[in-house]
Amino acid sequence: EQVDQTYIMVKPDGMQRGLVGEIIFRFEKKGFKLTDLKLFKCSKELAEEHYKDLKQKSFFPKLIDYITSGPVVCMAWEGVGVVASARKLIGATYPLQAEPDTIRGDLTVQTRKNVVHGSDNPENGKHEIGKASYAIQFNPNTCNKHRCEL
Ligand code: DAT
Ligand code: MG
Repeated sequence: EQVDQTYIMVKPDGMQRGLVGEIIFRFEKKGFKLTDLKLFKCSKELAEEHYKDLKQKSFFPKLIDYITSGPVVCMAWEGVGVVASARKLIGATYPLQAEPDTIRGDLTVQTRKNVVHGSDNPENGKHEIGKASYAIQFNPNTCNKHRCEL
């Protein structure tokens, strides 16, 4: 069986709400292996590259503003079938349609602020992990400021 890698990113709302541990816990419990973890403030350029397939959508500018609005937690997870399985653990894109016991189903009601990103296929998994590893390291002072503003 094929061991894959997926890129999981706790989005700014998940970080602000203190859901990082909860999210990591769910992937660990399932049995996947955490192979990299970094705190970033995503640049506009990186955000636009990450979501380039959605460039034509009306919500694209707001999506980019949101994803660059605060720190994100970038993670690489490894395991058999991890890409599809992670998508199941995360749940549907629209949180009101996400099943209970999924991350989005349990933790959010807002589509834009849907807590977490997961790669949609194994090729994208590798690509997104590579991109994140080049991203600019996040300044922890900005992170603390952001959390205090809640
Ligand atoms: P997913 O994150 O489930 O892979 P996606 O790749 O289609 O979903 O979209 C990326 C993000 O864009 C999604 O997590 C939230 C936002 N988004 C998607 N559809 C949206 C919509 N109709 N209105 C507002 N934001 C949307
Ligand atoms: Mg997607």
